[in-house]
Amino acid sequence: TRDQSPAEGTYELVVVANRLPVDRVTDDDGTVRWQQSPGGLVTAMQSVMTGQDGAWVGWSGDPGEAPEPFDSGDMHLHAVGLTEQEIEDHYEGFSNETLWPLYHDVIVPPRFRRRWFDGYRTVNRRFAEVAASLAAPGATVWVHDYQLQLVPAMLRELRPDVRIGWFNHIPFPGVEIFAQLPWRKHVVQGLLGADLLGFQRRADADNFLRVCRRLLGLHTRGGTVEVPGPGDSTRVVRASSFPISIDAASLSDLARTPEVMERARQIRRDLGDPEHVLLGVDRLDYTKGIRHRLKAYEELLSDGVLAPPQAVLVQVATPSRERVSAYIQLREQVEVTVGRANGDFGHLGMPAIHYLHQSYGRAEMAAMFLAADVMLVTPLRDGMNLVAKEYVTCRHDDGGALVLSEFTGAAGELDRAFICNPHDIDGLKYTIRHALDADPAEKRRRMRAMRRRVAEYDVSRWAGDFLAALDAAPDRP
Ligand code: GDG
Repeated sequence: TRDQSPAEGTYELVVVANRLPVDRVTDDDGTVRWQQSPGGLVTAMQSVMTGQDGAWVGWSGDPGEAPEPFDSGDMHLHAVGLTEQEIEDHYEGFSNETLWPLYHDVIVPPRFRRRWFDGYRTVNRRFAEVAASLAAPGATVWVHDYQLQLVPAMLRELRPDVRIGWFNHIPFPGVEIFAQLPWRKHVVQGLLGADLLGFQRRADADNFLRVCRRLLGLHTRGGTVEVPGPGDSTRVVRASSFPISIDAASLSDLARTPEVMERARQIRRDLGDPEHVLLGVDRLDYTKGIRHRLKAYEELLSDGVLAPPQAVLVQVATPSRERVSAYIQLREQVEVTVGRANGDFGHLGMPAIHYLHQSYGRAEMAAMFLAADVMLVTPLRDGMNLVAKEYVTCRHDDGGALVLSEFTGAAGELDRAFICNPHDIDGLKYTIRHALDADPAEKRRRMRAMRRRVAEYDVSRWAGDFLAALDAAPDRP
């Protein structure tokens, strides 16, 4: 197998991400096959990997030994195996109970456990070793996200010849918050193994640069960090922003199909042809502001401003991280609130809130977006938020209105949305009413402007910009 292969591989572009771009599915007759995962990263990478000699390193999603490497389309897929214990320590523990809350403004308290960090380091090393064995001399390696922050330095040690980029899909916190992390220096030194560090917003890159100055005493200049090397040498690492996007053309095409458009009408009929359909679509995660949104909606119901059957809220909450305690708690809180609102304000056959703890196919999501008069995207903190970009992209009719939290990366680009602060419940209620009542011509203008932005800066531009900057690093492209 490739694990015994020489220290160098043959792939010119190696993507390293927590998950492989495919999921293992078992058919009714028991046969096991791999199916492309729905995520946006997969689509983004496909556009840059087509015709390239590319490999992807990631975990399969199941515990135990990794399946043999295999080819899929234009990509060589190399799975990394994780034991049950490593999943607990590296993934559920350090990634999702330490880093995730820490990087999202400590909305819930992060938990610091030494065993988790040991697991994180072990797993990061395994990813780095596999990437090192696959990369051709002088290849480009693109590492993704907070689960793999030690990989850049580990990889540089093994393979000083390769060009290393890292992209953070989530926010990077301010130095006062980041400083809580007992392993803060390990993490920063891990990242500084890269040539280019990509962030969603300029503010995230600036937070990282400030961390380098304040916690490591490093010198920074114009978006770069000077890292002392052996002797008198210095390496320069660039930190820049690259707001991620979606495959706008293909989603827009999907939303224009007669099937999806008919399905959108059917959804409105199924909801009882209300005057106002409001929609939320999120992973069931405490960063998404679902509780704040429900609180505002419940108050609009109790104030008598909105009432079923004229108004309904549909909340899709996709199951997520179901073994992590903060997520179990959040689910209980959300379900109590929905139950109370329906008990107090619903009628027979007319709930106030349609709550769906399920996931749906792409076409069904597009139909829901098309059916919604107001889309509620109210995170307390979110790196970007692709749902906001997907909603406006589906609105080829220029209909609908987007209520968008100022604490999302998306708000930087979609500034024609109805911007809200989800912590301010009165303000959120006001913004929802404003989005419902605003002049239709004004709403269309806003929607058109937002659609244009996403159509122009789509995910292949994002990936292309990142790779061009990596190619040019440490200089600007
Ligand atoms: C992280 C960062 C950043 C959700 N439910 C279903 C479904 N989805 C899709 C959405 C969207 C994606 O999942 C979620 O992306 P988000 O950006 O909204 O949020 P995170 O999962 O937290 O993603 C985030 C992102 O990485 C990319 O860098 O924007 O800030 O937190 O595409 O549509 N898709 C389908 N069925 C569902 O039930 N098909």
